[in-house]
Amino acid sequence: MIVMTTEAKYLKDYQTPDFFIPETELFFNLDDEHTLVRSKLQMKRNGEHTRGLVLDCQVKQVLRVLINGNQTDFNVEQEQLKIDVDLAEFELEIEVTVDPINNTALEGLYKSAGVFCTQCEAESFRRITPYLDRPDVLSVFTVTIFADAELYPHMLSNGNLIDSGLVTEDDDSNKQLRWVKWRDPHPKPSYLFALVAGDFDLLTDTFVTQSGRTVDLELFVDKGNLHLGHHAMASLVKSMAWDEQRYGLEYDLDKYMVVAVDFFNMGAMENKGLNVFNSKYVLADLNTATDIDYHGIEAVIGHEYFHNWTGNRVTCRDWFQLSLKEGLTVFRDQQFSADMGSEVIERISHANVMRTMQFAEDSGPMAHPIRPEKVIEMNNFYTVTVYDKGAEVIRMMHSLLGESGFRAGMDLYFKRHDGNAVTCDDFVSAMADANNKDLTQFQNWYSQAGTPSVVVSEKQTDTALELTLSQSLPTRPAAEQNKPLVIPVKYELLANSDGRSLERGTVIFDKTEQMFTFNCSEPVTLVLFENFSAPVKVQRTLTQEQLIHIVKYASDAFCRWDSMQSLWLQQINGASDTILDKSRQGLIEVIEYVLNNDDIETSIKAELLTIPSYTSIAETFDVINPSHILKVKAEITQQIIESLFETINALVQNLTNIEDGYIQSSVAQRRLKHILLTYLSHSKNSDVERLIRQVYLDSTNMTEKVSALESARVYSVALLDDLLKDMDTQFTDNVLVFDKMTSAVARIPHAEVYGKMALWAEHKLFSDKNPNRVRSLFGAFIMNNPEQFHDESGKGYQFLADFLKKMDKLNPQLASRMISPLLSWQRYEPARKDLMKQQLTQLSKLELSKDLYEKVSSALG
Ligand code: 0A1
Ligand code: ZN
Repeated sequence: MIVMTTEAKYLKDYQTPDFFIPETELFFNLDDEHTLVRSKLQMKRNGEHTRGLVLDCQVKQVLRVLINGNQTDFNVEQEQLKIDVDLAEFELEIEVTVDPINNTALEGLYKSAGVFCTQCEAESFRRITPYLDRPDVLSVFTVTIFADAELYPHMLSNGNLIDSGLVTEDDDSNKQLRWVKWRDPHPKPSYLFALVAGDFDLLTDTFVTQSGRTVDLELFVDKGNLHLGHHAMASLVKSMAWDEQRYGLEYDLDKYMVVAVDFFNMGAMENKGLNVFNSKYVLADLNTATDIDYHGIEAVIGHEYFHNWTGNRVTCRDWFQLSLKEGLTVFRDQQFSADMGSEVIERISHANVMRTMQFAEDSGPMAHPIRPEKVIEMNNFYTVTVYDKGAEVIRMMHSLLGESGFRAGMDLYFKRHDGNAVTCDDFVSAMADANNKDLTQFQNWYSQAGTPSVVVSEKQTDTALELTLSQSLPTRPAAEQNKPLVIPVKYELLANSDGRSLERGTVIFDKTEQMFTFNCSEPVTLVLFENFSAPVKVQRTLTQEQLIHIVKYASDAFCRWDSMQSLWLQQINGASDTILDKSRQGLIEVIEYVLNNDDIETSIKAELLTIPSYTSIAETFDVINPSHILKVKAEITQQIIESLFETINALVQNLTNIEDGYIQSSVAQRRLKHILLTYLSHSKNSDVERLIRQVYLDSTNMTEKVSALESARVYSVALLDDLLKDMDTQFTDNVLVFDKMTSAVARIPHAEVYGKMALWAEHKLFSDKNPNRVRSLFGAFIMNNPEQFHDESGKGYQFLADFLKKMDKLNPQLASRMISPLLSWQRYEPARKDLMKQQLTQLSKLELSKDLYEKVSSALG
């Protein structure tokens, strides 16, 4: 039996490695069940100590260990390979076997859909070969791969292909093996190692860098999918040009390879020179991909490319520093997406991620600072906190320093740390030093968990507006006294008389309580946190009239959208005290105003009209009662549709013949049409059924097809079934379209969803070993079907727990990511709280993976 260590590691215990590995040579004999991996490592003792060598080791079997060519004793226990050695420098050779075909966890070396593929971040290189598997050990890798020439015409690893040849197997088979040898001249940590072998179609292009070097771009996709790679390739070229232009950063190898694979736990991975992508973030054409898919591909291609500097050239000293590369790279990919499309739409979407997923994480048992201090399973820390809140923290630094100050900080960061493994403190120091600024207090953002709450009070005199802000963080038992954060507050003053903009600017709020005075001689409405200038919860009481004033006049479109959301929330939060009809009428009127206002840009109009999601509403309650939220939300939607049916219907009719293609103007029109259709789908009017069918049939793109599907799901299950049947025959064998269908099924808001899910899980395209399939069907149910998941019977919770029991055995990382809605159990009203806790308790009695164990035990702890 494998003994699993569930002990936590602490940031405070960091120690430099005992040895370095300047050179790493690897030899792979690829085989389904018995891949032979031989490593030859040049080892160098770090300092004067006499400690033996301890390598991280999670391989199937260690065959032999040699030091300077002589076989030596070794000992494997508790995922460590120990070797007694006192030499200062030596050559270490290790031979092991691994079992790729049975690796359903998709960590380390695995084979699925006929392709050998690796995923090493964070700590899975040790599943391939014993190693000092930590990011501060950087090595130059040379990799030789032997495999069947016919089955694996493409054998890839990092860097440059330096040699290749053919050998004939010396058994009776006479099979021809091909071998290839790759060398990556840039020293890198083991987590950036990659190997891929398979039969692919290859799309090529070139990019000429700013200094005039030609880089070969190679995109590998499944046979027959070449036509689906063009958007990804174009996005790569745009990313390369953007990073040169915005940050002066040029690519540093002669070849940049991207491989799309069907089995992948995450979005993609930035392995040096050889990115491995979930095919969902590569493959697209108009018939099969939605605008959201197109956007996602551009963003993820950008993200992985930008890692080449923020992550690979400068990497993390230890995994507690993950946000050093992730927060920064997310910030960079957000800037890129904004430059390619619309800044405000990006901002709205990121604020939504923060307010729903990140705030929820911050208030749950797994809350952690963007630089965590304690970790059991590192995979559990690839979180919205480290990534997205991390990016918000970088963005605040950008606000404090300005574009040119931020750029100066980045330049200094690369000048100081290129080629090194460093810490978040090193990053902040570069920013501070380049700008001659003290960022000591700002660093509290790195060490304090939880969402800051900002309470706003304001008083207007004849000559001034006095604004008092106070900040606090949720206190946790173990946390020391929280220190005040540096919060940039972007604001605007609007004249109440006619909405004129009187003043815009930024104040820095860095005390527990602070007063700001704005001179003004007429009554004003204050707009706060423009562009979501800080990731905080704002506690402010605004009247409906004030909110409407902001919707109409604020310069910042983000705040206009935000006020629109607040108008909805006012209705739902206050609903227990009988809501005045007049106030509901106010919301309906402002919706009508937006619908009929031709001066509002289409993309913004779509956002202003978007009904807040269940999750974003739930997050604003101290005690969550799903039934209440869903009921009031449905009531309001009904009232809107009763009052505005004709107006909305007329607008939808106008949105026909939208030009196909991923063009911003068309994207905006399709989005608006979708939002309007969503309203209509809440009506029982039979014209709506006809309209939904029409949209489905007339559409020549996947965005509108999915929009019709979504509306059908709300309108009636019979209509949904009809459309799905057609789609299933039209797109046979297309797994990415299949995922869109199952997501719609999983969100049927009635009890029949269980039967339907079971049916679709039997479909020939479904496989519980494929994370995309699992997430689309079961993930959609868990995350986006509040009606059924939170049904008061507790059936939804039971369903999730049963699912997790099975999934944990196949793919712990996937199981662990899908438990999140149960973790927030303490936030719910007593009956649901109890039901959720029961499921967690059941789970805690099982033998769980480290991944699930850490979450379940902290949830109950
Ligand atoms: N570094 C990648 C994300 C990633 C993280 C972990 C993985 O497996 C455990 C895979 C990918 C990124 O930020 O894109
Ligand atoms: Zn990343």
